[in-house]
Amino acid sequence: MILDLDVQKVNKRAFFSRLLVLIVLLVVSFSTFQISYSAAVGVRVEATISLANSKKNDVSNIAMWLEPVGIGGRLPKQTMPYPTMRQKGKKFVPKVLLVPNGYYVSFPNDDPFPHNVFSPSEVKKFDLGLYQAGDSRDQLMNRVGVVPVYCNIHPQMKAFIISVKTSYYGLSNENGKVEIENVPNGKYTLKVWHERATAETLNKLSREVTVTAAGANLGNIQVDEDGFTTIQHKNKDGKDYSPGL
Ligand SMILES: [Cu+2]
Repeated sequence: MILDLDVQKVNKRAFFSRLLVLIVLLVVSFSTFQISYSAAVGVRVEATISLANSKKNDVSNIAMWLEPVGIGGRLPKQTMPYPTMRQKGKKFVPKVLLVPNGYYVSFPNDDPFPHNVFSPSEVKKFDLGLYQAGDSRDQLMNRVGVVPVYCNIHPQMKAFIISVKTSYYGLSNENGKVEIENVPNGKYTLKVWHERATAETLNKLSREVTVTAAGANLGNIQVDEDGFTTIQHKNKDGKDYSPGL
């Protein structure tokens, strides 16, 4: 009987020591998982935009994005709410909106009067029609490129939607600083867009960049406005806007 109790004690001890080993293993594997998970989430890529030959000294709203080179260009499925471009105070807010290609964009009218949102763009032509205060309409952006957005009533209303083949993108703030968060390690094609730069200038700024676990500071990116001219856009019928609006 005494012997039996001793055997039970030994078994109990063996059981608890095994349990302890199991707990230690679980803790170690969980922390390793956390480390590898944070590596997969990615790092911050930053740059500072400056302008050359600029008529307006405004370095904000300049877009920068990173297209993965080779495989890995799969875009995450869109979830609600949709990215939004509002009509507020006879302006589109924000003025520049980047979205992964294949996403819907919402255009709520926050003004107490109607607007007619449209684009004559070859990239993505659309017309949401005239709609009232408090209403909203959605538009699918399923062609890659820069789509100017206008209102058929107010000629001063102008904005841009940039539909990109990536989910790694950012816009410059008033100091010209751009930050793109959670970029996984790898090679990317850097693309830059500015409202007052020619397509040729912007093409020259495109280059391959490598993002490592240490993050990536792309330094100063200078955008030259030389050669760019502004042309007043037409209304949705391709005609000049009526004066006095
Ligand atoms: Cu309007």
